[in-house]
Amino acid sequence: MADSKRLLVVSNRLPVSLSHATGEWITTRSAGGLATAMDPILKRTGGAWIGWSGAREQLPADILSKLREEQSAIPVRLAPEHGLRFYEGYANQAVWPLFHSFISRAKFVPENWSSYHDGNERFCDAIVEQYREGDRIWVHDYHLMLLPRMLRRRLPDAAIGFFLHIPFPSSDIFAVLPRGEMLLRGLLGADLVAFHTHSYLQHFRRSLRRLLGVESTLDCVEAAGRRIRIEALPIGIAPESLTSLLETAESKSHVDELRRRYEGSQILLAIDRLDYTKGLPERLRAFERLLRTHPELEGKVVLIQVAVPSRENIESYQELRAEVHELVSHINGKHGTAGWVPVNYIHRSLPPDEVAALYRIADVAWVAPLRDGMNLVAKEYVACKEDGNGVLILSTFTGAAAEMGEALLVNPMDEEDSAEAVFRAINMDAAEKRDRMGALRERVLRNDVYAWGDQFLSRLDEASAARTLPESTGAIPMPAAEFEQAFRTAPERKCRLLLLDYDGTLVPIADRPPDAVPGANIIELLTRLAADPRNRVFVISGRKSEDLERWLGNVPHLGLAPEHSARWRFPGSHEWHGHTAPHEWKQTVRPILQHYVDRTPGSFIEEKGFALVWHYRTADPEFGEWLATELVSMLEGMLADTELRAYRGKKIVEVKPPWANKGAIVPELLAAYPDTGFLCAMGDDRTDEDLFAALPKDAWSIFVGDGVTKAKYRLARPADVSRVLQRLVD
Ligand code: GDG
Repeated sequence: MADSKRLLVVSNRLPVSLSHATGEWITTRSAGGLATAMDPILKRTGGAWIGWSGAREQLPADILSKLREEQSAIPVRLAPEHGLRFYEGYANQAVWPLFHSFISRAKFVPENWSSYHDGNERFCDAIVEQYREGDRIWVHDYHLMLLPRMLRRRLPDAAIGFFLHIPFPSSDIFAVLPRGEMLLRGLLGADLVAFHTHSYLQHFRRSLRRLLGVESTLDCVEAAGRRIRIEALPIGIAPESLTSLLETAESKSHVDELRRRYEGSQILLAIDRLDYTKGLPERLRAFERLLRTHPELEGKVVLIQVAVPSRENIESYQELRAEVHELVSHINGKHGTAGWVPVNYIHRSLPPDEVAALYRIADVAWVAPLRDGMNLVAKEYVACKEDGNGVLILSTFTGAAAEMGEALLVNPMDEEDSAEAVFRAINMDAAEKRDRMGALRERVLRNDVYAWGDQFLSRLDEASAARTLPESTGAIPMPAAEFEQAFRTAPERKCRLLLLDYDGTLVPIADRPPDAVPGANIIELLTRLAADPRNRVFVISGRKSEDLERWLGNVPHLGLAPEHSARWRFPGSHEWHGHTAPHEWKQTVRPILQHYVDRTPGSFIEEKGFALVWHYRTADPEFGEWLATELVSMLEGMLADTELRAYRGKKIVEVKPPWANKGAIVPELLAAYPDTGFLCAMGDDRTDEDLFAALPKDAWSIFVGDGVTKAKYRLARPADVSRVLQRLVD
């Protein structure tokens, strides 16, 4: 890893707690997992940590410089009306529940969205202020998903990485989140976007396809003319920072004392923030069932539940606290005896050495979230069990479960399953415990948080170096003034040839092909363009002749080339040139396409003179893409001996002869107009690439939309095409 580059770590909160209780500001470095991971890296690379201080009031200048000098910490100033809402609003009441698949807990309030947006902008300002050329920027987590794009606009060359610490939900759930598309676009501003697991990565890819129509491969997305790397990089822990806490004499005597206190009991340990994702009520109910179904365990087992208070201003967290407290009293009241309290409930944050001591003495760690990005408690427990004498019970709905198969995996919603897993854990023989724990320890110690940090940064270096798409596939934004100048200054005696695609170029794509009727403005624009005696204007489209004739046949002096220019007519003439259509093959291919229509609600077949097309624009996107791949590979085999081929376009599969392609008309037109002094072609689809490829070198080739193209220039959407053409006729 190149350590010469500085690192700017960006997270919603700074790893420093500030208190002003005694009238004097006190700053304390937090010992959280992220700080433990980032601190050694920051020490090596230099740089700063940028985040919200949590303070409501403006920090005095001497504290700001103390933070900067002693902690390399730069507080972000959030507007007072946005501060708390930035943290507790959209991020924690919409994104957090939804990303953990708790749809019914998600609350969307428009004002919260503006605080989220504003918060991200304030972070952007703070980073731009600190940024020096060559720095790497590492943005953490769901509070800051708009930030990569904001940064990319202001620092186009910066290396920007993003890591999501929570799950990425399935695309069905993601689609429910208001402004979800903006979050996706926000993330695509980064060079590297990483998640804990492959499954989150796949969910992200599906949402990109479904909501933005952006395709991706296993590790890469090409969007907005850049290449973005996507990765699964599971976070680890810093094992020695925990185990070293157990080495002091004080800690050893604390461990001994705990052992004495719980002598004769099996200790089950649960440590969580008091959050509805962590499954506290479900675990307590499963524990109750265990006590009910195994009365012989009376006095022989104890559950230590540490519940760290969290987000206490949010109503659903207050309700959860009440529910948990009630369950604990119920269990202790019903099952406890004078000498035995079944649930030992601790509702506060413990000092780190006490947490480590609990890990050391626990016979079983019971990690039971209903959904969790990773869950570090599972890994920390394993790190503290040097003697192998412990069992990890782990919810399958944690990211950790993907790497910790030797744990007893449970579905925390299934009380019976969980209670039985606990019974099995406390009765497991020593050899099995050692085997399982040994395998877990080996992995947790090897894939530590330092390895995670190094990997992220080296991937970021690679990704930012490979960000630029090769020139032949990346078009630059269309220089409108230069284009207009070239059009106007074309030699007086020469003609100007304009080749325009229809759908997605002159008019926006419609869900149903018959709906893409041209508006009056387009008709007028084409009429004025074609009326200039120096212009030769052709609409070159995959549409059948009838469509183009019906919509554009009355525009005087407009050339038409339907069916990917398998046929064409010159401006001012009604005579068709080109091929005649063979039909026989359609009888064989149609039943195959029909089979796909039957399997795919919302899809249909379009018949053209030279082609049959399967359209699946309104079908479920995921299913549609999957079937399209299957259909093309099947047709490839079937059509191998014929002159037909299967092609994929935007939400279509088209079967046609290869000579029906838009590039084929270019030599015909150049022969018909040898005095061409200006040539431009515009299109948005894969079929337009044939046209671009056939153009002479000095032609203007213009691609409309995102994605890879052979064209030299790019416009964003059909409205921009109208604007550019309008300037030519004004
Ligand atoms: C997010 C994701 C992902 C707990 N109680 C005390 C205490 N802790 C420490 C634990 C552990 C940490 O807090 C909790 O980490 P988790 O991973 O369980 O959960 P989140 O806070 O929700 O973190 C999560 C993580 O990011 C990293 O990417 O794993 O899925 O939700 O380190 O030891 N520490 C102290 N006293 C306590 O009482 N000192």
